[in-house]
Formats: sequence, C-alpha cells, structure tokens
Amino acid sequence: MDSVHAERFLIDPPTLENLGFRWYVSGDSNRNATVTVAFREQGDSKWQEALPMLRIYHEIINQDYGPYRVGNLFAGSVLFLKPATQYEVKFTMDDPDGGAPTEPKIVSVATRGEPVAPSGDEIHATSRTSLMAAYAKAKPGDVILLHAGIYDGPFQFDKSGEPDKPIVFRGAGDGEAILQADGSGGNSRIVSIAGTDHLMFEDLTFRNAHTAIYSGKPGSAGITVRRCRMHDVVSGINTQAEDSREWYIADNEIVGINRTWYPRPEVDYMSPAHTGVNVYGRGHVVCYNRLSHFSDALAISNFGVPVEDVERHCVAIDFYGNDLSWAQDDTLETDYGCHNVRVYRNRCYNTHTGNSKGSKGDILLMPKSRMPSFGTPFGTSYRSKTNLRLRLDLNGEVVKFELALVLVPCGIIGA
Ligand SMILES: [Ca+2]
Ligand SMILES: [Ca+2]
Repeated sequence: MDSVHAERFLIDPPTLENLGFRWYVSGDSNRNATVTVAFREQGDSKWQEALPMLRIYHEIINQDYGPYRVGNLFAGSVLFLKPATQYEVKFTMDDPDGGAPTEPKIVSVATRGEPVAPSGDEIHATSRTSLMAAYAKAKPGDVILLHAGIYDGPFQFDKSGEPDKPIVFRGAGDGEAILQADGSGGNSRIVSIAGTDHLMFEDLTFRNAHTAIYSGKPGSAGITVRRCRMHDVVSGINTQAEDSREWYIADNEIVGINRTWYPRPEVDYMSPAHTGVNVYGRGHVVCYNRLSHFSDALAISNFGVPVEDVERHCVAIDFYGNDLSWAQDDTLETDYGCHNVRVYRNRCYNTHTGNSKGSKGDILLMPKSRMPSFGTPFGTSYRSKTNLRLRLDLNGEVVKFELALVLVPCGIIGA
C-alpha cells in the first residue's frame, strides 16, 4: 500500500534541551511520505521550522550478529530548546499517494528542568555506620551531609525519594567525603540500587572499586549524580535496565584505570577499565562531565535487541558538552540506542574511535556498521565550517545534507 496511514504518536521523555517524538504509521510502502515539524514557545505567535522527522521503514540492522527489523515510523527531535519551558510542536504529514491526516497534529510539551536539590531536614554522617543510620531515618526531600572522611562500602540503597523530593547524599564541604570499596581489582560496587528512584549524589568522591554507582534491574528513575569525582574504578556509572529513566549526570570528573589509549591492546581492549558512563533506558542526560582513561568513555549499554514494547525502547538520550579523552575504544558509543539519541558539542580527543556507530578512527560514520542502532535518528553533529548537517541512514551512510539551524562543533583532535 503506497498511501500512508497515521497510527500511534509517542512523545519521548523530554530532556533539558530536546524534545523527541515518534509517529508510527502503516502503509507508505514506497516510502515517500514526509512529516515536517514546526515549534514555538507557548504563547509565541510565530512558528519556527525544525528538522523534518526521519522516515524509518522496516530496515534490518545488525545483520551480522543479531538481525533486528525496525518499525514503520517517523522519528525526530526538536533540538536546542530552553529547559523547563512549555512548547507547542506541530507535525504535518504528507504523502503524494494520499492517506495523510488533513490537519496537522499539535502537541504541547515541556522540556525538563535541571534537578533542584530539596531543602528538607539535614542529617549528618561521619562514618559508614552513621551514614546508614542517616539513610534509614531520611524522608523524601532530606539531605544527608557526609563530612570529610572515608566511608567504606558497598552500600545498597533501597529506599526511594519522590519526584522533586529526592533523598540527597552530599559532601558537607569540610573536606573530601570518600566512598570506597575493595579496589579496582575487586568485584564490588560502591553504591548499588535496583528499582530505587529519586536519589541525588552531590560533591562526593567515589574510588577504589569495580563500579562506583550501579543500577540493576528493575531500573531506577530520576537519579542525579553531579559534581562528583570518581577514580580508580573499572566502571563509573552503569544503568542497564530498559526501564531506567531520566537520570541526570553532570559536572562530574570520572577517571578510569587504563594506562594508555594507544596502541590499543589487540585482544582485550575493554580492560582493565571498561566504560565511564553506561546507560540504557529513556530520557537520560549526560552533560558537562570530564572522562578519561576508560575503554569507552560514554556509552549506551550493549543491551541487545530492544524489548517488544516500543514505549520501553531506548530513546531520548542526550550526550553533550562532555570532555572525553584517553579512550582505548570509543569516546562515545551510541550503538544499541533506538531513537532520538542526541550527541553534540562534545570534545573528543586521544581516542581509538570518536563516536562508534560503526565508525572507525574518525567521527564521520562509515557504512557497514557492525554495531546496531535500532532505529535513528541519532543527532550526531560535526564540526563544519560550512554549517552543514549530515543526515544518516540506518547503516550510517550519508543520505541527506542540509543546512543546520545551529552550528554544532564537535571534532576529533589530537588522535
Ligand atoms: Ca507513499
Ligand atoms: Ca566500544
């Protein structure tokens, strides 16, 4: 059937700067339907043009290792918006063969705000024992202040905060508050959570462990990690569950244990350090961090094929403003994400691969990607004197050039 028929419309979890959308369709087997996009801040009269949605039509990816056929849909993001702001977004579907809705679809949706620390009761901790006692006592919105000293882990945190009332773990400011485990040669995670929502970690040091913060299954929502320092760890932050959502990881310095980034070990190049920040799920924002000495600095977790429920696909992930270097494998690996993965304004240098979506040795994505991206679009932007934007198909081949509304520098230097 050549005519298009509109089906389910999904608003992906908003992030601070971007809004992502999916519009599933049936028909349009000749793939010539289009969806143009316009947006305006609520209350403005003038619509602004956004990039059109990307047509995705049953392409098969990862043919070598685990073929997966993507759906029949449009997907796209409105980029570079203001946080905590209400927008209207207008989608106009068209198909020369007919069948498109006669009226545009208009949705009203707000970007997310930067997490705000609550001002509940302050509870003081000076040791592992008093920290666990403080956590046992804490209510949503309370702030546990960790005074200077060493807190021996591991810690399992099972009590959740609430939306806008997280339980906060914060360095008290009187010296380094250090959480540690059994060393980078051990198996311990300093902090483990599973199905624990709305925790906030600020101004802390995590060191000497396999993983600093690990989120198992079920996933956790609304976890904030900011202004923390992690070092002597195999992995920094790891959340791999498909129902993990809306983490905010910002302003951290995370350093792995790899002694070199070049030459890359031929056999096991994902050790001794593994991945700095490894996420899966929806609505994560990873911004303004400095990472070095890992094999992959920032990555989407190697989850395998997505779960069947498209509402639980890995979507709306932002990596921006990060300083990423000394990566034995990739400074950024976005394989295994599904739709609306946005990568921009990162500085990547001294690395085997800038951004792996199958790329090798350069930030330009190459065809015949061996690693899957289950859908697209992936908003990878390139340093460009001409302000060109490249649009890529599922195999990473350039299918469209268009002028970007915003120049987005992102380069590889020093490699
Ligand atoms: Ca058509
Ligand atoms: Ca990698």
